[in-house]
Amino acid sequence: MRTQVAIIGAGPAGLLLSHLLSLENVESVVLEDKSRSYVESRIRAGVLEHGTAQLLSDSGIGERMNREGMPHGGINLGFSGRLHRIDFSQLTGKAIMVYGQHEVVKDLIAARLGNGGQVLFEVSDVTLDRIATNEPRVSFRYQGQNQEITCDWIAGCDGFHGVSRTAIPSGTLTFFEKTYPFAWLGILAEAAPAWEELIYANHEDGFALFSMRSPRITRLYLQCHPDEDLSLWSDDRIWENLEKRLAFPGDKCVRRGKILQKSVTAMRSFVAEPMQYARLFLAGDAAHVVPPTGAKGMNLAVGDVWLLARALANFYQKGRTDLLESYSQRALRRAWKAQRFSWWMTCLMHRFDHDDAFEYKRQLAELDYLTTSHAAATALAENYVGLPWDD
Ligand code: FAS
Ligand code: PHB
Repeated sequence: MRTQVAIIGAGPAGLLLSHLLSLENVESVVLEDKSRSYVESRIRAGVLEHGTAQLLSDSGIGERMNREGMPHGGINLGFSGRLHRIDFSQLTGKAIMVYGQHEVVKDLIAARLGNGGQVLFEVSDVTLDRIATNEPRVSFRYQGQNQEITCDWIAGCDGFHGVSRTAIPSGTLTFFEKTYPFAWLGILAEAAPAWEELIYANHEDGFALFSMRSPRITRLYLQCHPDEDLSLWSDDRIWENLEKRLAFPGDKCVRRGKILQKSVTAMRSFVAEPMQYARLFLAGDAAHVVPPTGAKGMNLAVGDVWLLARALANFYQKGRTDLLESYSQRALRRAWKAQRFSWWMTCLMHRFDHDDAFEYKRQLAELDYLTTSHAAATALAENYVGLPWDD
């Protein structure tokens, strides 16, 4: 098999890259090791930055998002028993779109397969070689047959646990990592969301997040230990903790319902530099991971592939390599700003075991400043709705 760009991974990064390249008449093949149903049902991110939603609409795959998604003009910070709204629309003129990552993946797969795109599911033994030549190769097994693709470029969009990053010769990359001393216990519940917008709560017992997926599905998270044993968390224990951490004045409170999914998500910050080696480019979680507190993970992946698609299109249409050569530097500049914001939100909202009374008072003072200063609220808002992709 031969193609122009071989893409490893059918998550948001790989699928969107393939879609954007197709709009520029650049051929690609996407290789995914899981099944279509698995990737379409994998519950992950929930918040699309303003630019992400705009890009999906402008590139022709925003129809269902604009019909079923929920535009939000702000979020709430909950602390000291009260809710404080950060008004994105008033502070930045922008909004976010609440629409599950798995829904974006469904829309992208439908679009790619609908216009003849090649997305191969349930492949195995994916191996990259000849990366430092002008004709890199990807070998894999598919439908019981050994296959190989020769191509001009490889896009490693296979997430944190993929094979692309590890195909780069050791000693080439530099890793930057931080592990947080807590995790998120997340549930998806069949319950109508009690509030209209997200709530990030800093409670003395720990962090909690109220989010949603639709008018009938609520998404909730609570801070737990990094090695939490989920079997010790009965439904009642989860609901009691969420109700305590998300208790605010007024007639609204957490609504219970059937828990459809429970999971524990580790909290880590990770960056691999550079995001390119010869003819292999890394994008999304293959190159960087952020703690989900800033709702940046998937949005960073989108920003990476927007840059990469533009660079590859310029190569094929104008013979230019400058955008390819500067991809890593430009993607990393935005990735590090998202790392900073995600780290800041995480440290602001969570209780650290080593915290003393001073640290908790300091957190509350920062939250008080954020919700009473136009300048501080604007800084949070412009990061949350999304910084420009290529400033
Ligand atoms: P992905 O990991 O989404 O996709 C990579 C794809 O490559 C996967 O489909 C995988 O099956 C495939 N793959 C891996 N190895 C392969 C191989 N050898 N061959 C072929 N295919 C291979 N972000 C938020 O903003 N908010 C959240 O609430 C949030 N929650 C998360 C919960 C969990 C459990 C995890 C792991 C991540 C979460 N994230 C969240 C971050 C997440 O949204 C990522 O940022 C986003 O999925 C990144 O997209 P991709 O880079 O496409 O990587
Ligand atoms: C979600 O809805 O899953 C979500 C929202 C905001 C975050 C993280 C997760 O920061």
